[in-house]
Amino acid sequence: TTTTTTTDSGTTTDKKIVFGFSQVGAESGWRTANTTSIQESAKEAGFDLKFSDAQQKQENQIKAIRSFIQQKVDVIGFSPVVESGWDTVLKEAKDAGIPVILTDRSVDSTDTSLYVTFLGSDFVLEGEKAGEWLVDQYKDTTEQVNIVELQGTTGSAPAIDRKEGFEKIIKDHDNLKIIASQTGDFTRAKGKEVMQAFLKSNKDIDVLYAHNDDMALGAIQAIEAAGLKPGEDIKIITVDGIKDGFQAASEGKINFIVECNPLFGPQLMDTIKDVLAGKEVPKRTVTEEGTFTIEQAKEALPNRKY
Ligand code: GYE
Repeated sequence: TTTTTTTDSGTTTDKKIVFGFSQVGAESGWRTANTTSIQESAKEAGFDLKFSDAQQKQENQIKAIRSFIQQKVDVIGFSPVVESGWDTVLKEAKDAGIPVILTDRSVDSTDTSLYVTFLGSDFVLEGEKAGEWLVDQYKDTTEQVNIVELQGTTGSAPAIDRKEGFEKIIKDHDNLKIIASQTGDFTRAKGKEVMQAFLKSNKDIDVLYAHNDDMALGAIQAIEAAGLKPGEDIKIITVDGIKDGFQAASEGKINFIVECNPLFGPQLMDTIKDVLAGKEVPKRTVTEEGTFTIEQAKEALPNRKY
């Protein structure tokens, strides 16, 4: 896709749409799949993609956005690592007349005119789905169920919302108790480390709720090293649905996966075309997602795309 511009001399040239995208990092399998989806579909759409990896640091994203503004890109996209602290740089983009599209994670800016649209999942709903499965699993018991929680990156929309949705569902069930909750920063290494600490200080863990597959996969190593059986001695609920998560579920090590879809690249490119063509786009587009039990994971595994 190209935009037609008229040069000073009056001749008309076709120029590629320049799209500056600031990605969170490469912290998880979900993120890698998301990056590939965005890169491939930008290529497909014929855009000139300027891709920047922030390594999970907000300051790097702010720098990248400022550099996109300086380069006068046509459109800026970014997946904000944390929710807060974006107003200033978003205002700079707005003043420069460059539309901003949020993908995957949201910001908490009260001035929603600072971005054109937000394309991504409903993380609260994902947390609710995780909670509902748990409530159903333990519906016949009044005994205390000890839950440990591995949170995503502190201050990020998915960590805040997945916690909130889960708590909302379990709060009316007095026996379902979160006995420990800490961030594992969405990575395998941290998930393993924090789970080790949980196992050390808590004798009786019944359930692990991990905000993504990668942290759960790290935690599974810690659980096995402690001589316990993941999926049996400790039931595991995760979010994302990457291939490795599905593999673990089909081996019975993860009991329930709430899907979060990273493959919105094509939808993002369509949105950009619409925005630049001056079309009205919805302020919020939610991606569609399902859930998977062990049996369903076994069936779906061969066809998983990420
Ligand atoms: O769940 C996690 C990743 O923002 C939805 O970020 C995304 C989350 C995803 O690191 O694996």
